[in-house]
Amino acid sequence: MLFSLNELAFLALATTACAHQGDSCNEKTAPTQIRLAYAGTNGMSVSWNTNQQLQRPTVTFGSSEHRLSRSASSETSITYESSSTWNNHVTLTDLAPDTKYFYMPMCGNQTYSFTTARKVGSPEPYKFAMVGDMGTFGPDGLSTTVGKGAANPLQPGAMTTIQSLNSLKSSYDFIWHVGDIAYADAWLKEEKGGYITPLNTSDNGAVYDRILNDFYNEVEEISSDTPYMVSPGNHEANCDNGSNLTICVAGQTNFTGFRAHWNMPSAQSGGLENFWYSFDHGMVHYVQFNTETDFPNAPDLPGGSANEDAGPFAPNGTQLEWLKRDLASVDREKTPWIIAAGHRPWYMSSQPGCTDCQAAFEPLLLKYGVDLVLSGHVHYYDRQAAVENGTTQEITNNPTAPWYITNGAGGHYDGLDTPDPTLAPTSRKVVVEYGWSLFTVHNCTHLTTEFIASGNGSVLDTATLVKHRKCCWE
Ligand SMILES: *[C@@H]1O[C@H](CO)[C@@H](O)[C@H](O)[C@H]1NC(C)=O
Ligand SMILES: *[C@@H]1O[C@H](CO)[C@@H](O)[C@H](O)[C@H]1NC(C)=O
Ligand SMILES: *[C@@H]1O[C@H](CO)[C@@H](O)[C@H](O)[C@H]1NC(C)=O
Ligand SMILES: *[C@@H]1O[C@H](CO)[C@@H](O)[C@H](O)[C@H]1NC(C)=O
Ligand SMILES: *[C@@H]1O[C@H](CO)[C@@H](O)[C@H](O)[C@H]1NC(C)=O
Ligand SMILES: *[C@@H]1O[C@H](CO)[C@@H](O)[C@H](O)[C@H]1NC(C)=O
Ligand SMILES: *[C@@H]1O[C@H](CO)[C@@H](O)[C@H](O)[C@H]1NC(C)=O
Ligand SMILES: *[C@@H]1O[C@H](CO)[C@@H](O)[C@H](O)[C@H]1NC(C)=O
Ligand SMILES: CC(=O)N[C@H]1CO[C@H](CO)[C@@H](O)[C@@H]1O
Ligand SMILES: [Fe+2]
Repeated sequence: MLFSLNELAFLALATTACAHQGDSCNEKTAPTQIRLAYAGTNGMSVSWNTNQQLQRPTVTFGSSEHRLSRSASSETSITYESSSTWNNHVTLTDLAPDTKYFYMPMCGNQTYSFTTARKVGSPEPYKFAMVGDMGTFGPDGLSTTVGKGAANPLQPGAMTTIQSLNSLKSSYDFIWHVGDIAYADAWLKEEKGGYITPLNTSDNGAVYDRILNDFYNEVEEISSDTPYMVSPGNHEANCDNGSNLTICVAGQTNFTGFRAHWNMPSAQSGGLENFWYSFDHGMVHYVQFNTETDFPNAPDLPGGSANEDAGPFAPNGTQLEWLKRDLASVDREKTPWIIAAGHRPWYMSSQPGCTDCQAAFEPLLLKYGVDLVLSGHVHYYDRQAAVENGTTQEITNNPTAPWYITNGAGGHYDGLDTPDPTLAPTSRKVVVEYGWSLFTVHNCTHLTTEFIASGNGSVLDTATLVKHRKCCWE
């Protein structure tokens, strides 16, 4: 026999890779904005955008760069009103854990690669990155100049947070962007500030779509080879940050773009879309919860505190029931660590935080012994103590309550916030600089955070959580 079945399949794909059941390749089907997400330890979601709908989005992949012998397809090629692009989502399954694969979305001209999630319970140390409240950089977002009403321009020659994350991406396994992604809803503010011109409220939000495309194009250098996990933030809710909803055209409200762009592992974890989900990676169980909608007095509910007129996305009680079930089912012998994230913090140096979020989520996070809670929303680095219902515990002495770290210092057009001069008793370290967080999971007892200044890569804060427990693999 001249060829094995796999090789025949490969030859067939090589000649037809651009003609899947009605899809023929042209400029409009070229893949852009490629972004990965974990889909269980045996899967990877590949998402990308095209300027035309695909009948059958397809990804070829394999363990050798020159032999993409397998393929996976879907029928998910979606757009929404006022979007100029289609979002394509394909999930690759039956992959080996902690293994490098090469892949190419259909009609592509370049091979990319990724590494699957570490085996659940694997004791190997690793790092992950966390960033919050990061918008597009350049003429439509944060740059070395600002418009009226904005502050904190980038320093000339400083790296942006995307550049900084990209320059260090070989050091971490994945990124967790804990909400407020792109800041497309800043378009009106930028036009009113004369930063981008003209002020045009009748162009159907053309700039909103342009900013989304700017962001996804910029972040692709990271997201095409590094899983990029996301949280819903308030700036995903609508087109103008809640100040004049009547200006939003269809497709720019109620988390529409956020729902269309991403493919978080909710199917694998019983969660809901990109709103709440969980995943395991080595020694850690990661849990995403939604601080914007779907819990009592959620800020984005119609009439809620943020006037964002969004949600709910599931029947009353669904999110909290899911969170309880998910946390209750964690096998702490395999994943001794539980790390949770939600966009809005409640313990922060400048009070008040999101007290409705605290009422909904804190009892469950305490009850199930969550180790670390990450959030953004506040536009600086804001590390807290471990806290139980307002009472602090020290992180170096085996706290029973979660440790809280807020970092919304990714950077966007509006710059950084200013903390109150009087810090809350839970506060441990505040840094008002653009930056992101690098976490090291050393073993089952030690977990370190570092705050990295985007501009020059220096470490501006470091702290280690110490738990007194025995790793069952020792
Ligand atoms: C590959 O595709 C990208 C995206 O469409 C395009 O920008 C680039 O010019 C192409 N490169 C080559 C060598 O064809
Ligand atoms: C605003 O956009 C609309 C639609 O594209 C266009 O017709 C109009 O001329 C624009 N107005 C200004 C002031 O540029
Ligand atoms: C909100 O936007 C609409 C549409 O452009 C405009 O007619 C209205 O005056 C705006 N309202 C406020 C309060 O700015
Ligand atoms: C937002 O979308 C969800 C899902 O389609 C829908 O159930 C909900 O009513 C919408 N909320 C608003 C305020 O439009
Ligand atoms: C949702 O459920 C909670 C708790 O059971 C209840 O207090 C609340 O009134 C319910 N909200 C709605 C809108 O039904
Ligand atoms: C949390 O603290 C508040 C005020 O400090 C108190 O009223 C409440 O009972 C406490 N809740 C629990 C569950 O201990
Ligand atoms: C866990 O990691 C910390 C930090 O690297 C180290 O000091 C400690 O000795 C390790 N514990 C064990 C049991 O290996
Ligand atoms: C790096 O940037 C930070 C934040 O802007 C600054 O405080 C620090 O002095 C810089 N370090 C060096 C070595 O330039
Ligand atoms: C209503 C609302 O969500 N407003 C937000 C608009 O954006 C600024 C800056 O991020 C927030 O501080 C506001 O809370
Ligand atoms: Fe926010």
